[in-house]
Amino acid sequence: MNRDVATRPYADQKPGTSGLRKKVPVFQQQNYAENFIQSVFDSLDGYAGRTLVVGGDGRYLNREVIRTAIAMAAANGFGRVIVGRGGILSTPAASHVIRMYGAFGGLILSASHNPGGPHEDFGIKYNIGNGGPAPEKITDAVFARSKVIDRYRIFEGAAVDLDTIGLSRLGPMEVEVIDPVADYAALMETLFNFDAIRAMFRGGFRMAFDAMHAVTGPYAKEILENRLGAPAGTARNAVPLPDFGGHHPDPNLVHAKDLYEEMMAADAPDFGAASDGDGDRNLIIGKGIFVTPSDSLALLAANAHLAPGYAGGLKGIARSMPTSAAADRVAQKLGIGMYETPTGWKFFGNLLDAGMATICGEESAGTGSDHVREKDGLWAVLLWLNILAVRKEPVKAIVEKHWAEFGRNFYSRHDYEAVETDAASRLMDALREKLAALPGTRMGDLVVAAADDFSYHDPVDGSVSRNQGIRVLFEGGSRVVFRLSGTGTSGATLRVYIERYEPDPAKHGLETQAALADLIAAADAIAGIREHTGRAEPTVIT
Ligand code: VG1
Ligand code: CO
Repeated sequence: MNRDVATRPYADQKPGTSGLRKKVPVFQQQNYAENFIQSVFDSLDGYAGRTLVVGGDGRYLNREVIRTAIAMAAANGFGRVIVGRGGILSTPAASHVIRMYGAFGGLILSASHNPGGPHEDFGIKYNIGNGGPAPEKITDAVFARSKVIDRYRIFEGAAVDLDTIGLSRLGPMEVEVIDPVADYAALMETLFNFDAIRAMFRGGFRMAFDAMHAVTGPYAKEILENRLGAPAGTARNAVPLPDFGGHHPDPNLVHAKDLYEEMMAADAPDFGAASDGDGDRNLIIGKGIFVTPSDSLALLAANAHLAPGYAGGLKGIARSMPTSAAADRVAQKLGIGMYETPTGWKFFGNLLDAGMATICGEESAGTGSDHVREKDGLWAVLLWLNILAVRKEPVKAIVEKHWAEFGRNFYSRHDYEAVETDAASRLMDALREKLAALPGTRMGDLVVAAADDFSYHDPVDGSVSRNQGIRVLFEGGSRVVFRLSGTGTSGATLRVYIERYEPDPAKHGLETQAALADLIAAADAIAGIREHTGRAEPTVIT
């Protein structure tokens, strides 16, 4: 039976870079998840009788909110819900399922790389029919609706069995429980040369994949071990846990340190990789070399034609503004378009839909292509494997040759986490005020060439997104970028992105932080990081 439940708005349900993210106890407040889900439905038109895809990364609260979402979809008039068995769907798999089944949209429950558990993070994101995150037009409407909501609608009756594949009904609505892995694995087989990768594993190629107790475990087991013949144990920490085993499921050098150290040892495997909580990020480490996400984007773009799915070449490349310009040089050589978007995958959707870009990437360990509308961790890993299987060279040699040809973009991100919110806004405000005066300023050998607050004009729908990060560009192509995170759940996180272009191969062996030292000092001098935040050091360096 459908029931209308009276409710009162919460003031803080503003979707950030990637949906609504809050601590679990915030989500456990009465009607909190219900309000947000109803605000999403109230902001959409024309879904009566259509299909909604629902799935999440298995973190704490996943099942409860999945049940709520399904019961609310039934009461709001959706015709069918497709849900991954056990409530599981990686973010890229959910994107694929939305596209493949022609769904109206989907709800993805995740807080991505943020930790999970009773006191950690949870999140809800709405994706549209192209499989990608809702554009700002919709997320703004959802936020506006959440501020005035006074009722939500839910079906009350029998509970759905989430653990048995097949069709059932919830009142007037059909519920289809699907295998969360099968459709996604089949898609990967169409893009990559599985025979060549299988032969490489048969020849003794060794790989370590860390699923970080998160959602990619079952996907990696099926694809790497069952379908590609990698030895059992290649995928480790492969059982998703509600609290990710107490770790941050964030595939970076801090939270995947064990993998990094293993890959730097003398007897390291040939290839190391990891993915995050919801399976959309990737970490790539070769024997003796970490590949920065910005370099990985450039390398994948330069070599994509070696995989069957991209043999016809790329239409264009897109990267988020803070991502290094390494990929720009590849686009230039290939003679294809290069697009610079604000942070967040939602900005790639239009370019992909319009056939302007084939491969996209972000410095935050996100890479993907037009096969879905989300970044895709395992996709990046498989494209790397395909390239390695064809080129038959170690990762290190491939990266160093790339630098020799294109030059090296030294790159690092410094995060100052859980900074007091007001202090962070004051820092950004002060920075904005001095932007116009910066050009021409000399700091040691560095001279500021230009400074602005990044605005994006979407070439497809003409929409404009302002205040997307402050860029200070120096003569010679170096730069520092400052922005506040839109995914954090405690205080503010200041991200400082630092990049230096080095054409001279004799200098490509420098240690990254050393190569960037003068820019790091300049960033502090320009933004007054210590002075505003009281922090002498970043919390995380990637
Ligand atoms: C971060 C990253 C951004 C990414 C976003 C979502 O956002 O910087 O590149 O798209 O997370 O990724 P922010 O606003 O905190 O900098 V995920 O894997 O959390 O969906
Ligand atoms: Co993620």
